[in-house]
Amino acid sequence: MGSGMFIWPKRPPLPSSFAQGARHRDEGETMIRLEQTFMNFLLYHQERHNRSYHFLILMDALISAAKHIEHYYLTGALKGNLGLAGNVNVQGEDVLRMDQIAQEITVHYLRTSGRVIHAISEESEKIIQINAENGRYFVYFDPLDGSSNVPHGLPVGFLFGVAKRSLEGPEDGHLRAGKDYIAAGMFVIPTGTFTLALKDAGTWRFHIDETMDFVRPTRMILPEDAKEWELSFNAASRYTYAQKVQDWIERNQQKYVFRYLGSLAGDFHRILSNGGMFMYPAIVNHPNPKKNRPQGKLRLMYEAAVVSFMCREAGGAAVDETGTPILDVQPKEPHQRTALYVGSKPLVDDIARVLSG
Ligand code: AFP
Repeated sequence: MGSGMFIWPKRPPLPSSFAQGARHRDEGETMIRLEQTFMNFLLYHQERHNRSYHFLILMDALISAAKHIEHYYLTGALKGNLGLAGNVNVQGEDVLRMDQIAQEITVHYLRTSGRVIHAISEESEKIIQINAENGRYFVYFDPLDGSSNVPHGLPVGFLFGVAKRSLEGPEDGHLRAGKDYIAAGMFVIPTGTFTLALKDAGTWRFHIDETMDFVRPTRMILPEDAKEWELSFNAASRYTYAQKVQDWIERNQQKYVFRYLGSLAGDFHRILSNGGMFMYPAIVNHPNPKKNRPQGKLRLMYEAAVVSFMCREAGGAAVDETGTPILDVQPKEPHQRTALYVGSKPLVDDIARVLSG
């Protein structure tokens, strides 16, 4: 597959009105609002950074997958797809029919893109070998995160992180730490919102329009003003956290609104807009010691590192139970778990001091 370097044709600069969504009157005097599409946004980004078209093809595949997953989720209740599939996944959890559908759809589009070396998925124990010879990217994804919301048709997430093959030397396919990702994103399904972070180029939110196109790129910067900040964690588990974490919550809970959806994508979506912190601490004081999770619950490569990458590009931070930046944690195995504290930097720095203390 050639360098893929594309001689970008000299294109006129974007009409300024495009960014704000141009209003046009057609003959019938109807006001038409035209928004910048995601693909146009990404084309300009790739051109600005003189990058190849390969990433566009990968993103097109991920967007096609998300749209189909959203369709099957929206029609799931009527088609009876919101129930159990009858088997158990690598995490030891009951697999939902929708988990299988989302997995099949995503792997199909990653294969047809021809751009993926291998993929790691919450729904597949083994690494999914795709195009080791000519692929350019590694994709780490959770095709349907927040399964406890599925039977109710409530928000779930499609989370993904992308890393690139090494251009320096032979590619050994080693697992990438979050800091080596080139992009990370999430679709909050079925809300039609898509958020993508690009390395050193920010975190951008898009909304689906009447033509099922993602449009209106909106830069996401975590608000500095703490008055809107929220805290998000599973309150039912708070007394199973480390005492120093419980004490931190006790000291801070009065200051912020509390919100918890039970799907990382949904909860982090709010944090990106309002600021604050989402946390899923290690469980170390559970009355039933078998239920302790000293290593945390969330998965490092396709949950924690994904939202941490997006948070960093939006001006925030993220750490694990030792106060170590999540993006610096080198994964030892594909489904490695971690505790997660992610959100507005002052809050994450504050709890990181407690955790590393
Ligand atoms: P499931 O996909 O197994 O429901 O887990 C969802 C999740 O990974 C993440 O989306 C939530 O933030 C967290 O786990 C919810 O966990 P609790 O149900 O223990 O609060």
